Amino acid sequence: MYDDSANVNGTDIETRFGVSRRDFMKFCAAMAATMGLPKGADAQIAEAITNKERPSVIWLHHQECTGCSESLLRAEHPTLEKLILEIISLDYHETLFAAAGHQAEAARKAAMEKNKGKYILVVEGAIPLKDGGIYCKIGGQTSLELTREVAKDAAAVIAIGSCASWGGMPSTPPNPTGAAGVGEALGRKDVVTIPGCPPNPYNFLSTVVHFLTFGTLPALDHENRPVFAYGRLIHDNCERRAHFDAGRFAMEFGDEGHRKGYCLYKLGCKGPETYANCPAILFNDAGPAAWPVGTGHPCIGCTEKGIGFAKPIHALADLKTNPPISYPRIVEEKGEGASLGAAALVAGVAGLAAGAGFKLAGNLGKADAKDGNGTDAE
Ligand code: FSX
Ligand code: SF4
Ligand code: F3S
Repeated sequence: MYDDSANVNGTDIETRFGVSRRDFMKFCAAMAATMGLPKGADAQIAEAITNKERPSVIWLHHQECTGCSESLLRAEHPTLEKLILEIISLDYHETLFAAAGHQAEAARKAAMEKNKGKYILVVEGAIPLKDGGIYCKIGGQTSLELTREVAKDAAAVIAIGSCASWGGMPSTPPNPTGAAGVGEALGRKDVVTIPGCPPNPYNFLSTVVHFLTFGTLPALDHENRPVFAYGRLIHDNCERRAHFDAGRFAMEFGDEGHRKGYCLYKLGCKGPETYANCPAILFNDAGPAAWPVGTGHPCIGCTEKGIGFAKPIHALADLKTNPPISYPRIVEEKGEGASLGAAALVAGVAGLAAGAGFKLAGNLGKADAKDGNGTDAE
């Protein structure tokens, strides 16, 4: 439920965003919930988006596949067109820009001059450092020169995607171009990172909306990732976790365990050592299982430096948390009558067992119901 006290005009909302006031308020509530903000923050967000001046954004591209922008294009509620035009002022974006060549360069310089010290620089893609940075050039400048120039007068620098955050795919060993993340390339420790290949667009949007609403960036972790998005292990939110704890694993793609939606740990899932909110917020509003593990593919750890594009896909993840080594029996095996001693033991742990049983049954019932589907995760 959203807070309806925001001072925003419904007619203005419909004209500007092309959505009803109600849908707009739901969007703001979703942003606030994604960031774990307290009650009332949705109203503050709504007021900031509608009443404050849109922050100027300059978006640079370096070594990447443009998946970050693509992923943002698929964002819903509201659609990207509205987002670009009404939440941020996208003053330079090489792949979405109608202008080209000198015209585009002039637009970038004009936006930098006009919003000096106030614009947000968003960088997509890694920056090659080897051989003087010659492996990626835009308008005659190396990626490094261009990024330095734009970062100098930016209010905040956001590295979107794993490439810009820590090198990502272009930095895969042996890293022939010396691809590095923005923070490393600029020698700065204040570059916000939104890793993921591609990153979830809501994590980026929430970060920008936080900056717009409160004038500050959200709390960051030791790798400068927003804590609201990268504070928990994927493994701890995964819908297959009960299978992991119970020792039920897919051993091969397409085997019975895989078709039943069992845990993908033995296929190399890196969920146990990867921090991201993928299973909690999913991707692209495409349904309940719209994330890698949900579709039956192990997480490759795309948000995590040293794991994504570095650790082999089949290699087992390092476990940061371990499941209990044994569980109390909830019922006796069929055909074996319960002894008095066993009954006493069961009675002693009844509360615990009932709780655990309900939890397991709740999580696993769906898998049994969808048995044989082949791709269902739940
Ligand atoms: Fe691609 Fe972005 Fe991956 Fe990198 O996303 S989706 S290669 S993180 O910089 O375009
Ligand atoms: Fe953990 Fe991956 Fe298994 Fe999910 S599928 S429980 S993230 S190992
Ligand atoms: Fe990436 Fe793993 Fe999420 S591969 S998108 S971090 S589930």
